[in-house]
Amino acid sequence: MKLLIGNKNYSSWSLRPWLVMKHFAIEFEEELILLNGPDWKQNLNRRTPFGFVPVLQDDGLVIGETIAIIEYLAEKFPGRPIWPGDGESRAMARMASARMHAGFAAIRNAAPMNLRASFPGRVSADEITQDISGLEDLLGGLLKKSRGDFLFGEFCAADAMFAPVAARIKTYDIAVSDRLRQYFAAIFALDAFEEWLEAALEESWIVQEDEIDFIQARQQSG
Ligand SMILES: N[C@@H](CCC(=O)N[C@@H](CS)C(=O)NCC(=O)O)C(=O)O
Repeated sequence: MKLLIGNKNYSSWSLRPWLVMKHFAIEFEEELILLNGPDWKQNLNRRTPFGFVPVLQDDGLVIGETIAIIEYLAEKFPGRPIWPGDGESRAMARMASARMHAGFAAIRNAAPMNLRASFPGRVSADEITQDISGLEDLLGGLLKKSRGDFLFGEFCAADAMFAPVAARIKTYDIAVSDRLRQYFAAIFALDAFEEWLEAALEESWIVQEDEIDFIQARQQSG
């Protein structure tokens, strides 16, 4: 089984299934496909079904789209608690994951994942206030009921879906409640997250389109 991923410093979607696979001790090879450099997009188009990472390759099967990859893993490894064990929590975990997949566009656009960077105060609170209050409602509500450090007690796929949000909040030092801050700290403390971060910090590639200076200059120019 092989997971194609993007640059670890920047590729928020790649981080999600990678965390699931590492945390649940699923053996896999990984291959990093650069999101920068000459012809990076043509190369990505050539190697992936839709021109995006992550992609999971397994025994001739090629699966794009993060949620589809995670669902495939959950079916292939039913003994690993990738989703919560009880049906109600599982439904809520899938709901939160789908919400992350389809929503929170303002924070995704204004505050790209950039693990090595620290830009406190660079993202205007006005721009992301609705997303932050949506996150407080969704995650805060689940955490209040949780019997552990994660959304549904132990770490599951829904937490992997929100890991890049934790990273964005840290890079841009965005104000959130103590409850969310503690939750994000639990994500950062995962061995799997630490392993990803260590590798990300060794990278030196720059993806211009994911750098805050570039994004804000583009916004200002039009
Ligand atoms: N809907 C896709 C999104 C994947 C995605 O946007 N991946 C980014 C890297 S984090 C990418 O491949 N970008 C290439 C591009 O923008 O052309 C998923 O859920 O996997």
